[in-house]
Amino acid sequence: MNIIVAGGDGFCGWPTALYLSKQGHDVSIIDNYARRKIDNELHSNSLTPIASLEERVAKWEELTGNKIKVYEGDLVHYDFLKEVLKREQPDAFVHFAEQRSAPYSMIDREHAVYTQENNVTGNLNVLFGIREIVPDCHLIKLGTMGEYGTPNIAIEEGYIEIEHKGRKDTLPFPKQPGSFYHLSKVHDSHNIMFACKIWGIRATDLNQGIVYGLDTEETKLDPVLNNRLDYDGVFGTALNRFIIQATVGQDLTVYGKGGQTRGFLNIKDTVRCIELAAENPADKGEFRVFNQYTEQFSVGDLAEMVQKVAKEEGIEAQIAHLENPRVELEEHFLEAVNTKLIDLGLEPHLLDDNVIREILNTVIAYKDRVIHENILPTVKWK
Ligand code: NAD
Ligand code: USQ
Repeated sequence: MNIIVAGGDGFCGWPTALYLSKQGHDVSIIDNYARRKIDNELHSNSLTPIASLEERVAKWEELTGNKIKVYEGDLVHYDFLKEVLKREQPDAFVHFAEQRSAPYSMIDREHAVYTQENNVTGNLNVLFGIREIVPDCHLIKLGTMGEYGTPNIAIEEGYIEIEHKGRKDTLPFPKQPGSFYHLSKVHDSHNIMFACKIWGIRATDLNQGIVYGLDTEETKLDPVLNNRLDYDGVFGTALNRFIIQATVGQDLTVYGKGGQTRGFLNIKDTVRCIELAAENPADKGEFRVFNQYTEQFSVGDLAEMVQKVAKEEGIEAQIAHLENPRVELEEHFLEAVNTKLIDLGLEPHLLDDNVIREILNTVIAYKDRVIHENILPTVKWK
């Protein structure tokens, strides 16, 4: 297949581009390097040193003979996007290219507006571009489990059958997102659903949980293929952050009571989920929703798991319950259906002590790159 990976320079997109290329697909990356620029804005960095995208794809070609094309540009610029679609005529468009940090979107008005303009306009452009240039192309869009929030009932995959005043219907599952970033994903989902209905576009919305780990078989082939790894208080995510905090001797930063429970998955499963979605496209006009996570954990439990493994590796890590900078439930019910990707053949890499140990031993090599003052959270919701 001919596949475009938008956001292919990022944490999920880069290993996905490599994996799809290894599987024999013709892969092109679109990226505007916004994420690298945000590192400069925040005076932060990836824990792992990352080569430029040109160096990355050149190394990949040298090692495998596979060429990955690069289009530097912004999805918000429709003329640019149209040119790429015309040239590539993709069968699938994998869309990772958004501002993905909840704290970043909550910094102030400018960051909330940037997040929503970038994400909602970019996604709308992709929808219009598919309609105009490649109407049969399958949109594989990264959504998030956080679109649903934490309702006190089981979360279905996209839709729920409801009986109300004696009548029944299947309706989109209610959305209760917890940040302007998560809200942007809800807006995207609504726009995609509408475009599928009116134009007959085929789309899969992957409501992904929190991704942990950094390596895939492909990124491990050479240091130039390193994946980025975020650890700071703005872009670092729960499990990866705790492991890195342990390696540099900082307390593990559990916000509030730590009963916040989320869906998680290994980066190795992210790349496979994208392949499964691409190989099994949605029907024309279908807005298909998969919940893309493999296991649920509370952040408090994850911190304890990391603490235990760190201790076995000779590192004494303390858990600090910080005042929660976010507005969210700290103790709640969470149960979400996630069978559709399993039914398509996903064999999850589950989290255990050895997986944590492997990530810990990988990141320890880079611990001198950690900018310590960036670890504590600084962005408050209120
Ligand atoms: P990332 O920030 O590492 O990568 C996103 C990439 O998209 C970056 O390289 C960035 O430069 C690029 N980009 C952003 N806006 C763009 C634009 N307008 N035009 C072109 N390129 C643009 O993020 P990630 O962690 O790889 O996340 C990828 C996607 O997966 C996001 O949509 C995110 O919401 C979703 N997701 C991520 C996680 C996670 O835990 N990382 C979990 C669930 C969902
Ligand atoms: N948390 C802590 N301590 C930390 C960091 C986070 O207790 O040091 C808590 C947060 O308060 C929250 C939970 O852990 O309750 C998750 O926070 P996170 O920063 O790991 O993840 P989140 O903000 O939800 O965002 C991440 C990605 C986003 C993706 C989302 C998937 O950045 O792109 O959409 O995970 S999900 O959470 O399923 O919506």
